[in-house]
Amino acid sequence: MKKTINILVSLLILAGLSSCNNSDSTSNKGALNSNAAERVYVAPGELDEFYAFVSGGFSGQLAVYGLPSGRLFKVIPVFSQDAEKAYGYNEETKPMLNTSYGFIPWDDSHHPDISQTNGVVDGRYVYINANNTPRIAKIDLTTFETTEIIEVPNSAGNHSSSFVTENTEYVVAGTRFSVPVPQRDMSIKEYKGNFKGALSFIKVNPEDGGMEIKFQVLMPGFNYDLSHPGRGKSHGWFFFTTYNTEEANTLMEVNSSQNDKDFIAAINWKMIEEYVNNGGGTMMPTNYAHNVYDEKTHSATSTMIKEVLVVNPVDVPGAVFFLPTPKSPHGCDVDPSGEYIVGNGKLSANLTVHSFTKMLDAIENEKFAGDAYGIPILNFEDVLAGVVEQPGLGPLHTEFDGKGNAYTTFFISSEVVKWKIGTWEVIDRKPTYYSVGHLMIPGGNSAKPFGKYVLAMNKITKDRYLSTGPEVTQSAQLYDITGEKMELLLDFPTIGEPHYAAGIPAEIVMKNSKKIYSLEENEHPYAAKTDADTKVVRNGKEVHIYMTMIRSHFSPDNIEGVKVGDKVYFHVTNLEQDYDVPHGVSMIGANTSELLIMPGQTETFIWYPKRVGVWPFYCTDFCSALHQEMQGYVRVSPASSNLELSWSLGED
Ligand code: RUQ
Ligand code: CUA
Repeated sequence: MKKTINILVSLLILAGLSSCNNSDSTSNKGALNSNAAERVYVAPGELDEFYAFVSGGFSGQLAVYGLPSGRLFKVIPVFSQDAEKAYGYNEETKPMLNTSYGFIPWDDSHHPDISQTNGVVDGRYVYINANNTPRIAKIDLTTFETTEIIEVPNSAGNHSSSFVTENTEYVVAGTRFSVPVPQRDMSIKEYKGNFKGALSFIKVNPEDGGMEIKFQVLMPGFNYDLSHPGRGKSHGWFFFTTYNTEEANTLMEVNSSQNDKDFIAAINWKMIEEYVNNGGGTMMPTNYAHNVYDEKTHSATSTMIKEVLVVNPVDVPGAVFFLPTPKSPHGCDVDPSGEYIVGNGKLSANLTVHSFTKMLDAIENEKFAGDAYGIPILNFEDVLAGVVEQPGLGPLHTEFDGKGNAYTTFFISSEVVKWKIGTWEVIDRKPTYYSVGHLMIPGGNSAKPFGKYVLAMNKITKDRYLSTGPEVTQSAQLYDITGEKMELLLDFPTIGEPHYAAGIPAEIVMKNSKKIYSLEENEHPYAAKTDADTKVVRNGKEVHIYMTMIRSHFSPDNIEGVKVGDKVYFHVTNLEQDYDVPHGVSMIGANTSELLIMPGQTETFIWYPKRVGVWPFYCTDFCSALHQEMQGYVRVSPASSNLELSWSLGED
């Protein structure tokens, strides 16, 4: 057995090197049906049918595309600073990137998931995980802005995240790496039996989507790779794939591939929630950031939270079970009915599908095959619903079309395979270009998928696009899945590495989309809501400019009395109340990005005048025929100058 595993491991490695050679360019062309172009063509002025929110991987962001066109509409900054939008540069959003490690301007984002009501995507929020410095973010789909980020303590490589339950009761975040909990100075070699894997259940406020860590389940020291919620009959449960049940701490590619089966952990979160509501669990001292953006003040605040409630799973008998699953499973996907749990064993020749009903039966009859650290292990045969035999090599993720079919990606054999739930037979397979990771069907993680397209997200593209030096784009591919056979329609490049994506019919989101921020409701402490409110105020070496912008001038546009050594705050309010009229502002020598300010919004940047002179600032967004006239000057005098502050607009 060990030998087969080693062969599979080598295959995995080889695939990474050579998977691009498994199709020549002639067969690539043959993959396209002649009318494919028409089916992805969205004529000028027409709208796409779906939104696709595609994770930016190591860019830390979330990209918004239209389907079927593949057109990119916006990159929403989430975990990384973005000079284009001033996110993480302006004073208002800097607190969003605060963590217990201080200001962190980057992360690695993997799994967006859309909020749900009654098991159907409702288009209110997207949640997405930061892997590296564990965090979960909330993006508000009225503004397409990141409005909340919560850090996840006791976690490391926050990968089995961020998936929501069927009424968005919880967004769940699981650790990939197990670590000492609490962190302490200890030998790495003592990993086994001592490290813990924290699975965090973050309660969502139904009113505003706000997040709060309700409890963490401290599991054995395995790796928790992916997760999905139960739904329908399995609502109240959550499923996590594990690997490295060997608890190895070195040469993982070999040492964590020894066991014939790892587990899917089934967690009855409702039961644990009840336990916790009745006073169960232990408060543990810790330190993590909770950052919230307030749409009224246009500003974020960061609060440090000092404790978290942890639960030892053996203290809640009947709440946690292990389902043996071959071998090092990656994806953990639940079908729309909630009955089937698919474990994609990366090193397994077959796909394993567990039955929720059988799982409950086995639990009821206490048919256990033993335990791991006190957590009952069920018998593989008792919970098995079926096996898809030899579907391909290197299965990663599965999605569902809502019509009884499942679609699984195979990294090594570079393909998407369609199979039938219940009969487990393979119906179709189509190549991907190349080495596909996740795939997405709009509404795929819900009781109601919109099974018109599947989007495959590829890790390698080598010869598929014009070359761009050593760094090559990654890509997504769109397939029509309305027929018996899948049809490849379109390839398009993506931002960073597209891990997962979440899709939704456009009409659900579009109708709530905000057009402007109301100036009347602007409660930013430095807002100037009319030209009469504009002023420049000195407070020691700090100078605060209360500035407005409207087509096509700044007020004030002439400022004198600023001195070398001052710290100058530009607090700038866009007075426009029309859709699609942002203005930008930047200052020569400013050590930050421009501000791109939406109608009704106030933003701030800091400028340190370093040299005597008269220095210009200007609007950075082409806003009207007189955009080039939208400019101003700041006079900077020597530090010793006695010149009083003065400001004006339209005075000669
Ligand atoms: S992963 S390619 Cu970070 Cu979701 Cu599976
Ligand atoms: Cu305002 Cu250009």
